[in-house]
Amino acid sequence: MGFTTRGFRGRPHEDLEPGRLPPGQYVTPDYPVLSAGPTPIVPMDQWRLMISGDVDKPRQWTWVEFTSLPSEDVTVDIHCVTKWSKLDTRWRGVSVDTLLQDVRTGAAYVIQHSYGGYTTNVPLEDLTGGKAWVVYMYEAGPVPPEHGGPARMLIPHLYFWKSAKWLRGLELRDTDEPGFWEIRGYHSYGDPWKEQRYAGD
Ligand SMILES: Nc1nc2c(c(=O)[nH]1)N[C@H]1C(S)=C(S)[C@@H](COP(=O)(O)O)O[C@H]1N2
Ligand SMILES: [Mo]
Repeated sequence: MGFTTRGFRGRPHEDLEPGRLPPGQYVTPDYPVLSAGPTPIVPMDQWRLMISGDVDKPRQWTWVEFTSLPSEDVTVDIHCVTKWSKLDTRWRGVSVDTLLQDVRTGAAYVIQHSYGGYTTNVPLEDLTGGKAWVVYMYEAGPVPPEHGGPARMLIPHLYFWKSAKWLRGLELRDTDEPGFWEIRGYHSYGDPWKEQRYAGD
């Protein structure tokens, strides 16, 4: 008999309702940090969230303005392309629908830009319709800096590399353009349910 502690590897799979976990994923109780570079430090009086590109006019919010917008609490599962999934993560943030409320655009794609230079591309329709939030609270406190605070994107229905940490702005475009990981061979869309990990999947 082995000394395997029940729960040590996270919630056992038999406790999961069928269809909860995308193919090839395992559940982790941890919250791994995956960053392609150092955690950027942004003085809060200089922090801005911007909307730019193919829009009627650019928008920007200061930290106080951004955190005064109507916010929502969401509890979602997140799925990393390196195969860990974390269940029932709790966040608070501003729906992208709210940010785009009176933005007029013909754009079909969005490039998320991070402080520090990371980018990732998504179709605009994957950010709208209650599917994505710019979050600033994680569990009971602020989003920790290593996990993307002060504010990060949360797009739970795509692999987590599609959720930019340290979000600085959304660039709306009529054409698609690969971001940091997409240039390096990751899939351009990244649907975990279809295992779209790498280009060609
Ligand atoms: N700005 C930025 N955002 C990023 C990354 C990054 O390196 N820089 N890594 C991505 C990847 S690959 C994943 S899996 C998640 C990891 O988020 P976490 O570190 O909070 O787990 O953030 C994504 N967003
Ligand atoms: Mo990732």
